[in-house]
Amino acid sequence: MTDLFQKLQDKIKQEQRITDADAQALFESNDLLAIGELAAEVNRQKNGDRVFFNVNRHINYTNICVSQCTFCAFSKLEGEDDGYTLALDEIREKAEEAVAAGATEIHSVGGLHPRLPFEFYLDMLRTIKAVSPQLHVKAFTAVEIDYFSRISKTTPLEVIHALREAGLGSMPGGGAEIFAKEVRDKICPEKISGERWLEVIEQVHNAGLKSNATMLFGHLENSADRVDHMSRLRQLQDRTGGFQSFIPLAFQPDNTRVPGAKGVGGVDALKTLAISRIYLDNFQHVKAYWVMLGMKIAQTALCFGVNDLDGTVIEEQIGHDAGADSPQEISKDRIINLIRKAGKTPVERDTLYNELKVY
Ligand code: V47
Ligand code: SF4
Repeated sequence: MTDLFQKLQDKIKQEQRITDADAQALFESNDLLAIGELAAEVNRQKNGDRVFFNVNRHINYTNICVSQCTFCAFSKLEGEDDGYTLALDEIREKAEEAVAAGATEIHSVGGLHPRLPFEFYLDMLRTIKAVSPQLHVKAFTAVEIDYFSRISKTTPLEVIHALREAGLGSMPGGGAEIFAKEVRDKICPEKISGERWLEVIEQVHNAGLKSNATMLFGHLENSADRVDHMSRLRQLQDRTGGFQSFIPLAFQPDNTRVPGAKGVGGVDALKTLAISRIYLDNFQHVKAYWVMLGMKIAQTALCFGVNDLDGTVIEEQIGHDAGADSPQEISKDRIINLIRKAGKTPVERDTLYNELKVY
């Protein structure tokens, strides 16, 4: 065993934090299995052999967006073919379908629409909650919160309070992309800065709402940018404790405009998931989002430190518009089977990680 892995094994045994330089050294190592074993050990200490999933449904309320991120194949400009905005009745129907399918969560994000008033988003939350008050609505990213505060001429904190009042339960982790300015300026020049994303999420956490955190990888960033991204998340988590899970999102290149980006292979995906598990000692959960990873890598990730497979999803657009070859939805039985076949114990959870049923 090399010095690096011996040193890190010792740190992990003593539940010590690894440094940015350690994480960088792991990215530079080609010993995927040794990295995976370290991550699996960290995850065993934190979560045993339990793997979480939930029964959820995505609702992307509009794909019309004023911000034209070059990695995004989902967004359309107003007036373009294929642009859509769901009516409240359509949102209600989708929420009803979700409840009929046993969903406990609606995951809802959308583009930054140039004309929808802030009231629309409040009505959307009220409409979903009217279908079933028990349904947890995990919606909007820090990017949307910042945008709503601009269109409603209020502060992010006022926006957060109004959304919560209307039924918002927690927030997903999107919009983080990669914080490093040089890369961010190339892949999403019009989006809020990494610093602003972190500032808004800090307010979300301080207001008592949980969120997730994502990292979009496999485009123009290098491993130092990935470490920098995780480092800023780890520091914020030290202050708030408001992050539930970390979700590395593997870039899907089809129909996008990121020159030279080819997407992510299996080795890089597993390595990145594993290193995040080792590095983010203050995150309880690392999620393999099967939509972007594909079913086989998502399942394999369960042996590389991952303890969450997200959910049934039902209707995914962001990854599939960019060429993701995963299915549109997976059944609860299939998730349970995938987890069991990885030698783990499937646990259905709600959005806030309360255990609903052990299978
Ligand atoms: O913010 C956009 C990403 C995100 C592409 O918190 C792309 O539980 C890959 O955040 N290739 C939205 N990724 C999805 C998201 C998410 C998904 C599942 C669970 C949770 C959670 C959050 O999708 C965007 C952006 O980073 N994205 N385009 C693409 N071509
Ligand atoms: Fe708009 Fe979000 Fe797509 Fe960027 S990633 S173009 S903000 S929908």
